[in-house]
Amino acid sequence: MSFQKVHHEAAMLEFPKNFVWGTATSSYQIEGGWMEGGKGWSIWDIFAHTPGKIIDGTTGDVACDHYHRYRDDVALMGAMGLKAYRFSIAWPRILPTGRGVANKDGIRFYSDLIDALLERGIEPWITLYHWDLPAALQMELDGWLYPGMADHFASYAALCFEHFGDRVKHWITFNEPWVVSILGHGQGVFAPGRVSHVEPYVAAHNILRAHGKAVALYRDRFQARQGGQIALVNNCDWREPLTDSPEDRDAAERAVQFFLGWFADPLYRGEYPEIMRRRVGERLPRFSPDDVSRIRGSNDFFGLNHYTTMYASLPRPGEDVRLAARGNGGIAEDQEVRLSTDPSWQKTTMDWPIVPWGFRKLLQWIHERYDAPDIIVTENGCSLDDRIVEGEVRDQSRIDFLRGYIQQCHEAIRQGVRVKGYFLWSLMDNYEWSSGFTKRFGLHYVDFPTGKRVPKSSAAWYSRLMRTNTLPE
Ligand code: PNW
Repeated sequence: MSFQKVHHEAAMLEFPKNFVWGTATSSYQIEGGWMEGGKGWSIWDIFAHTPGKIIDGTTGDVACDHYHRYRDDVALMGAMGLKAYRFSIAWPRILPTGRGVANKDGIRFYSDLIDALLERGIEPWITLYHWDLPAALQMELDGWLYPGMADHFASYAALCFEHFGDRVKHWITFNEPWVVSILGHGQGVFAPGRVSHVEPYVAAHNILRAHGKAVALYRDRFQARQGGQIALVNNCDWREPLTDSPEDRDAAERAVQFFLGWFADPLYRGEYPEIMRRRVGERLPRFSPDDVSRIRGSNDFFGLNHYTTMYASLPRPGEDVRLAARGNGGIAEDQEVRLSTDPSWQKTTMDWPIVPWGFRKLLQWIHERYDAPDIIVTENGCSLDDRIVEGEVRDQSRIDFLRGYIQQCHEAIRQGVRVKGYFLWSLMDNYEWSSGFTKRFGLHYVDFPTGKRVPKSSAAWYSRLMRTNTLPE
């Protein structure tokens, strides 16, 4: 199998100079301090406190207690030799009700965090929206279903540019609008918990519009002076045709367009994919010319979160595809795609198949469809059944996972794909949304009862990779 050959030859691979190596986290998943420092409630505070929504019944009230331990956490990052750290700002810490006057304590918390990072030579990469919407905006306005949200988001973003933009040179407007739309407004498994076949397209549309407004504002008022970059981050799995038949190839292509093209086509081409317009029909909103002028060309880099791969095929006649595409599939009826896995693939504890070559194929797909943009891998990683044994966490399987995926990233670069950075999800174990604390994605083990951090074997491995810029054996 040719994959094995790539796998073998890829040992000891050097990365391009100035390649950005980092780790990523998000506010709700690590901070805790949910009612401190004047913070308002977010839709995740409410969702997590709703009985039945989180598999282990936990909340992010305390999470990793990063709100109180951020200095220690920055020290951990320094010890690893981290070059860059991607984290998110909790909008309700800055604006408790989503609008109005900035909350000084919230500003101070992030300002101090940014300073602590810079003191250690770690570049902050900030996500403005990683799903913790101020609850007031959901209750009063229906959140992302309301078109006027675009202006509220832009005002919030402006506050962040004003207060932090002197020191922050990489901004991410939104993390994974696909997840907000499908899991939050389609399946209802994430906040705000809506279940609909219409709302995902509306929420997605307003998020893209909000991104456009925030970028336009950044470019008008801040970018020249502050000299930063701004982009949106999308998540996408790879879809490999199950067979060589034209039907299955079309199904796989359609699946990627419904997953990633949905958001990336407007950013790079100014409209939704043709296949989506045709299949979704009237439920797919249309952009106004003003929206298009702001959204098209608004991504300074292509932010990509990638975790897994599945086979795609045309459903068999009469087959109900709804179940086949649950979870990572999007709205199956709209796509007419059947998803499946190979029983030989190993899986993470999220049940996500480990298929490193799918990563390379997705990177190539992006390179071709969007005219060779600079790509930053803003998340990649795995959850495993990590345990402390005699004070150590030996996560050889995570090292194997990372080696496989990072090798494929290197191979894509060798073939001309412009990958400029890689952020590992995550710095430490944290609150995995509706999975609560049952999934461990971290380079550092977190003992949640005490909050103690223990570096896993993978932390030393990744640290060496960052220091040498070379993939170790
Ligand atoms: C991403 N899916 O979430 C998020 O950016 C992180 O906050 C999260 O912890 C990480 O990946 C691991 O889950 C996703 O169902 C959640 O396809 C769900 C999906 C994808 C990404």
